[in-house]
Amino acid sequence: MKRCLWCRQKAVIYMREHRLALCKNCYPKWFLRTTERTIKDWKMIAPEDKVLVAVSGGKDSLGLWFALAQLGYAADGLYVDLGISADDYSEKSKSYAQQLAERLGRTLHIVSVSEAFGQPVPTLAKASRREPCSACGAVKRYLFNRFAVENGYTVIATGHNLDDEAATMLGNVLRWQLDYLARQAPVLPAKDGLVKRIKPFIRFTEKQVALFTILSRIPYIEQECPYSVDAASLFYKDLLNRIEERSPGTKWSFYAQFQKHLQPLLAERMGEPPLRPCRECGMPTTTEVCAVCRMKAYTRDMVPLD
Ligand code: Q46
Ligand code: ZN
Repeated sequence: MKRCLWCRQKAVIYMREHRLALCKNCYPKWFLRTTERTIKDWKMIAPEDKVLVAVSGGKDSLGLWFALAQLGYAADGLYVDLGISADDYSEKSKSYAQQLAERLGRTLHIVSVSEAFGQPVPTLAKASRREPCSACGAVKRYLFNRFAVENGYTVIATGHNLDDEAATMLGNVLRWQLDYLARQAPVLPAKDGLVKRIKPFIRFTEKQVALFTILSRIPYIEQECPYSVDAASLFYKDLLNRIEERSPGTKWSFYAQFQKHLQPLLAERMGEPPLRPCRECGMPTTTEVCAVCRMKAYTRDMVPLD
C-alpha cells in the first residue's frame, strides 16, 4: 500500500508523472495549489477581473467552480440549457449546477437556447445540417461570450483538462491543422468583442479532476450527453493514455512544450482572422453573418417546439 508523501496516511492516488502519492486530505490541497499556480503562471485572472465559469453540470466544470471559490475567486456560473430532452439530459445537468450554486452561495445564471433562438440545439443542428456537437459548440461559444459582454464579465473559465486538450492537439497535429493549432492555448486574450477565455485545469488529467470533485463531495452528472459520440477524440485519449503508461509525463510535455515553443510562433505566423460585427446580431465574427445567425435563419419558418 502506498502512503501519502506529505503525511504518511493511506494514499488514494499515485501520480506517476509527479512521483507523488497523496491521501484524501492532502490531495485536494495539492490540487488547489496546482490550480492557483496555473492561474498565476499563465496570468489567467487579474484582481479586477469578473469571472464567469461555463458550468455544464459535469465533473470538470463543477470542480472548477468549486476550486475557484476555494481559492477566493468570486466567480459566478453560467449554465446554457441546450434543450436536450433525451434521457432528461439538460434538466438533470442543470439541477447539479443549481445544487453547487446553492452550496457556494454564488449566482448561477441560466440561458436557454430555445428561448434565445426559438429552438433547442438538436433542432438547430438538424435544420442547419450540422452535426449536433458542431452546432452545440458554436451556440455555446456564442451565448457565453454574449452573456459575458452584456453582463460585464471579463473572463470566461472552462473546465477543459489535459486529456481534452492533448487529444484535440493530437488530432490537429495529425492533420497539421495549423490554424486550429495556432488558437489552441490555455489563455485566449480578449479581442474585438471576444471576452478572454481561460482553462485553469489544463495541468490535470481527467482522473485527477474526477478525484478532486468526488473528494469535495460535489454531485455531478455522470451520464454522457446522448450526442457525445466523438469516437476520434476518445481514440486519441486512449492512445495518449497508452503512451503515458509507458512513459509517464509524456502527455504534459506534448502539450506544454508545444505551448512553450511552437504555439507562439504559429500564432504569429498564421495571423488572426480579422473580426467584424455580425450583420444580424453585432457579435464578433469572421464572416458577414455569424454561424449562429446563419443557423437561426434555417429555422425561421419552423414552429417553435415546447
Ligand atoms: S453537450 Fe453539446 Fe457536448 Fe452534447 S451535443 Fe455534443 S457538444 S456532446 S461537450
Ligand atoms: Zn450573428
